[in-house]
Amino acid sequence: MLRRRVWLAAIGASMLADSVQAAAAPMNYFLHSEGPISADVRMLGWVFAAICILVCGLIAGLLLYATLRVRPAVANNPDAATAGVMGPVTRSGGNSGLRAVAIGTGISTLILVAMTIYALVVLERTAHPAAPVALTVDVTGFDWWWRVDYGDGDAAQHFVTANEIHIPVGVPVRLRLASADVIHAFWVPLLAGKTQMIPGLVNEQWLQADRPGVYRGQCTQYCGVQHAHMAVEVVAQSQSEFDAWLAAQRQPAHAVSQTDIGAVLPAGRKLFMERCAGCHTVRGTEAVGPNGPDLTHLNSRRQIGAGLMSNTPAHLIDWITHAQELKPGARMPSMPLTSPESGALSAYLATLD
Ligand code: HEC
Ligand SMILES: [Cu+2]
Repeated sequence: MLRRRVWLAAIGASMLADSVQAAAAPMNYFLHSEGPISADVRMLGWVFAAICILVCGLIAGLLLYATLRVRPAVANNPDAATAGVMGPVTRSGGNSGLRAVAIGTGISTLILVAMTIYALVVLERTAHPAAPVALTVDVTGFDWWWRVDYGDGDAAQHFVTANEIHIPVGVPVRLRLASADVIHAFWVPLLAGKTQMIPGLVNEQWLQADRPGVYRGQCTQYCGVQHAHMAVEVVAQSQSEFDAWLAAQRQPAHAVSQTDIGAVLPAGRKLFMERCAGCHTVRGTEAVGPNGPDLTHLNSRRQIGAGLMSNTPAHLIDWITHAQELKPGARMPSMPLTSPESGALSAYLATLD
């Protein structure tokens, strides 16, 4: 029991260190933008916010004025006071009350129509990229991770990865967004707005990063217990770096000799094929499981568990043996391993670069 607490505390501390690191790239980035769509949308947000604050302030001011105003007609004439709120208005003769309602309605209508037109203009401007789309990527939401397919339907170019989307910088990229189970929503605030991922539908979004960098995203449609741990990263790279990444990802995993009986590496491979291959795919091997992230180039990724932890050998073994404590409810069971087994599995996983 004590050992377990110590272990959890250690994991907690290392996750805290991770989240301190993550604080350098927080989700409050919706107030900033690094791409053309988010710039337009952010401006729209600020203008709407300013109008709403102005209108609120104006109404509060009028209300205050009306409340504090000395009303001699009511004060001097008890009949009018008992006649209720409309008393003074009718007493003053004309229909100034009605006129005030008309003016107020007119102004509100004008403001709302103007806001609608502005919103429609921004919607139209951000609906299609100015330049031709340079790349199409398919992203599928799962409880609680993201499958990412490259190749745009071309079988020869096709490969699958997870939780990390690489794009070339400065060009529009089209994302086709689908769901494998429930409704999710894809949102990378620095780059573009939110788009829902609905079972049976394919929604599209395009985004563009103006500068190289890592842009964090998050599922924004509540999709079950681990919704909060369903993060994604968009890695924007120069065209040459991106091409190198593509070429590396297209490769199958390194071959590991299966005949070298008694050696650590083949033992790790065997363990993987027996216990993990039902859910995970490693291209170039007999592991073709469709239920979890593709692990062919696991070590090329920055994080594991959809943004849960940084991808280090120690975190990998922690994750594999304690998935249900680190991400309760995740669709991967905790897989208890003896220490020789975890050594062998680590050795095998290290080949997935
Ligand atoms: C019942 C299916 C299942 C089995 C068996 C399984 N996994 Fe998983 N695995 C998953 C799912 C689902 C996820 C995604 C969990 C999440 O992030 O919510 C996952 C995530 C992972 C990840 C993190 C990948 C990433 O990029 O985030 C690693 C590494 C991993 N599994 C390794 C293994 C290993 C090694 C084994 C065998 C010892 C194994 N898994 C057995 C379903 C499974
Ligand atoms: Cu979600």
